Amino acid sequence: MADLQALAEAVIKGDQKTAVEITRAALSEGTAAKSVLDEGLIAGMDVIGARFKKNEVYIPEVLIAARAMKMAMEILEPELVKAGVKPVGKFLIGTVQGDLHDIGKNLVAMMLKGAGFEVIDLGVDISPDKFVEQAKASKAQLIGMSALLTTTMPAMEKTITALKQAGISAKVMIGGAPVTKSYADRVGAHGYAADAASAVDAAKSLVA
Ligand code: B1M
Repeated sequence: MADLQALAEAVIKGDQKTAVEITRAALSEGTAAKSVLDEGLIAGMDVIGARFKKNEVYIPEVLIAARAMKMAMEILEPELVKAGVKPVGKFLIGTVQGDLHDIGKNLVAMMLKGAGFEVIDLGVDISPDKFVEQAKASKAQLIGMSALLTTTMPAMEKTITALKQAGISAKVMIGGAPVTKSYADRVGAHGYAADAASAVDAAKSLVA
């Protein structure tokens, strides 16, 4: 039987080659795609998320682990689709209008993928209208916004207002270095997270 614990370890170490090999072997032995995902890939990313939160690992380690997971996911995804495995939730994410910073937003997106969310990444400099249009088109349950500049934070409030005016019921989560929990509460966001690992916890609680 394929060793899913070893698969989790390969993700934790960022060992792409081993992660891909074990994923292939597990599927060819008939291990359910969902078990490979939950007990191997997500289990590994959960460990990385917990270590990142405790400052035991840093951004490079998270990026390397996410890369290993991504490579294995390319093999696993068609099998998950065949098996009808549903993602934990659909998460639309983007950096707000006027803001080009995307390193943190990408990290959040990777961690969410690692936790089993389907992530639609709109990129940077996303206008309120674009968020509304894409929220309608994707029917995502969660909408995430990132801002790194104090001058672009007001775009979060504008986007939340636009989403409300368009009658979109998706939950909104915001984050980024200058953003605080009290700011999130003030502008009417449903969720806030200070870092990528906490973003996964917040997203899970918003779809629960
Ligand atoms: Co810019 N920049 N930058 N910059 N930049 C900052 C943010 C700044 C603090 C630097 C400084 O002055 N000390 C400052 C902002 C000051 C302020 O407004 N408070 C600043 C400035 C002023 C600018 C320009 C205006 C500079 C200029 O041109 N005069 C300009 C603006 C361009 C624009 O956006 N329109 C600019 C440009 C750039 C670069 C293009 C050169 C580059 C961005 C490249 C890129 O992203 N592709 C850049 C960078 C790299 C930075 C710094 C150095 C690093 C930011 C970063 O990536 N951090 C930054 C200074 C610093 O932080 N030391 C700075 C790492 C990243 C992992 O952290 O993004 O905070 P972060 O994400 C975290 C959390 O915040 C959270 O999780 C992440 C992971 O833990 N999080 C979320 C983020 N999004 C979330 C969403 C969530 C939940 C959590 O839910 C949806």
